[in-house]
Amino acid sequence: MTDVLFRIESGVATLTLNRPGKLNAFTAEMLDVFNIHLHEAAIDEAVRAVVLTGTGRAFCAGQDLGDRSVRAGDEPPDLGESLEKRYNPAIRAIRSMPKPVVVGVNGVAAGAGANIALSGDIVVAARSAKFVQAFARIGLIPDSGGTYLLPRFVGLPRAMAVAMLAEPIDAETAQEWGMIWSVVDDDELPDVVAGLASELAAGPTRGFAAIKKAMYASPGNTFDEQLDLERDLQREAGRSDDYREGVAAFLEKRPPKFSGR
Ligand code: T3D
Repeated sequence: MTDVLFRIESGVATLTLNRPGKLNAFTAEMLDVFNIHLHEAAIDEAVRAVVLTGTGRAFCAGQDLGDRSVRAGDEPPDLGESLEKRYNPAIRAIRSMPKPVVVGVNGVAAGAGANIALSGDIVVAARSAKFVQAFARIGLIPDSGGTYLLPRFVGLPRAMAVAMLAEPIDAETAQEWGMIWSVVDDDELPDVVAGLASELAAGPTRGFAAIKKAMYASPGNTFDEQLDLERDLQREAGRSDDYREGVAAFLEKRPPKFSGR
């Protein structure tokens, strides 16, 4: 059975982490496949929205620690290399994906699994889901964007405690703190996520890509730099077929039919 399921249907690419016996923890091979599918979703013009989710009771428990035990005296694994080659490319692929990424957090999301979930554009969690910055429990720091995202989402005091105490944050708290978009009952999650993804897949794809660029550049920009970026991105969006269609549909009092071009 494959550890990452990949399906493209009606403009939506769905990547499902599928190692439920290990709470969908990542092996190196699984991350390589995950990265390949993220790349396929990014370059396939027929794909206009992406869904990330997991099978079983977990979204993902981060790195498979079975691959990380070190006997005294042995050379420890180079975790920097692992981040550089596998985790960072995945996070970068999600953030720079030129189409919306919806994450359906179906259960516990721990370690890098938590931060992969939090790096999606719209994150919906099942009510029973939990986010665990488990890293400090094994002497590590939050990676996969955790030290970037957490302070910005929840503020430094909460981010620091979440990282050091490594306590599970339940889905409702995560929403209240601004880490995620919404929480739904467990049995509703698949339909809610599919509904959001299909709505986004019928939307102005190039406009969405520009929204991502602007939003993700914002924390590192001055106000003036951001105004300049908005000008440039809006110029580009204004040349899209979808802008023309959106304005025409408004004036003709009908729903727009976006092509994603
Ligand atoms: O190393 C690098 O390349 C650098 C990058 C690092 C990124 C990282 O992600 S580091 C952080 C790694 N992840 C963790 O530390 C999380 C470890 N897991 C947990 O803390 C807990 O399992 C959970 C909080 C996720 C869930 O707890 P619970 O009580 O619901 O489940 P459980 O009983 O602990 O786990 C169920 C099974 O999944 C169990 O296996 P078993 O005993 O039934 O055969 C458990 O060992 C396995 N499992 C869970 N997480 C992992 C795992 N097996 C391997 N690796 C895991 N990460």
